[in-house]
Amino acid sequence: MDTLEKIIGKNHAISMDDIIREGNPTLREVAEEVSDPVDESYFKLGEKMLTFLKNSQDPEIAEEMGLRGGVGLAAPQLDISKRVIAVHVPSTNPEVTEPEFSGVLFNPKIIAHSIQDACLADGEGCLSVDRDVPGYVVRHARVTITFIDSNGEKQKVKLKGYPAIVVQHEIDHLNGIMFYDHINSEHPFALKEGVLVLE
Ligand code: N9Y
Ligand code: NI
Repeated sequence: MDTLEKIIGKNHAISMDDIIREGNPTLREVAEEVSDPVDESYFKLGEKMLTFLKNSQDPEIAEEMGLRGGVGLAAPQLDISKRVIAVHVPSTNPEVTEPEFSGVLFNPKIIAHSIQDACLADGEGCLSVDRDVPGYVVRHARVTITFIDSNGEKQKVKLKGYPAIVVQHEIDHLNGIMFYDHINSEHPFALKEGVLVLE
């Protein structure tokens, strides 16, 4: 069966088995834009992707389904070469239940970014990469993005901190770029001055 049809099927929940791994050529393709207005099938896909992220962050469900916890997912990771991403970044404050940033983004585009760069102190991983690749992944500290939201509405949003990093990791997937492409292979932990290191 077609991958999209399978994934959006009524009783299907995305699991690690649906996620393709490095070496699969789809991860190196430039994904195609979705049409505007967005087809119902891609709205369904986006919903399934966001549910996967929420499931993966719920310790009981993650254990039960054998999921690796994730904060982002891009359609190409499901072997669907379309410009659809889901992001679910929980609040760093345990008293706050609302996520810091959550949603499905169609045709996301960085229209402006800070001169300042930032990286995660612990480096990055990827659900499509089953190994540790140590090193700083330097990205823009702040980005302004446009996208179509899950209501089909055009949005323009400014992001900083962790959500900005996650969205850039996901948009990279839409362009065939892996996080380790950004790591300096000679000096994985070398940083230019002024780069924000996010703890
Ligand atoms: C899923 C990645 C996306 C993030 C990696 C760095 C920035 C975006 C992902 C591998 C295992 C860990 C996991 C992760 C997490 C973090 C904070 C709180 C809860 C999408 N991916 N991870 N990478 N989990 N969970 O490959 O989420 O960071 O393209
Ligand atoms: Ni990834």
